[in-house]
Amino acid sequence: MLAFGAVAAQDANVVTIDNFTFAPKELTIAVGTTVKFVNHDDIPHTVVEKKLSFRSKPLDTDDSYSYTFATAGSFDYFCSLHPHMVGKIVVK
Ligand SMILES: [Cu+2]
Repeated sequence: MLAFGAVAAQDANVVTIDNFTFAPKELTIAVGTTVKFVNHDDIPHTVVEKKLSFRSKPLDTDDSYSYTFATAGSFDYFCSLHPHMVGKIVVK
């Protein structure tokens, strides 16, 4: 059984990649939260922050990439293979 304080650490913070779309497109989290990006498409995608504060390797089908946001701010990211794919993480 999880301690009360551990609930926030559960991996509800997942961004899925499906049909060339990040979902949710915008996610608000608290500082220190880890976000897991999971690719459900049949082709590779990447997760790259605009200012390169984080960037994944190409993710094959069902591969994932996790990043822990240690500072507050607004992080716009995209897929470097398909730059029209964009998303945003807001860290408070
Ligand atoms: Cu892509």
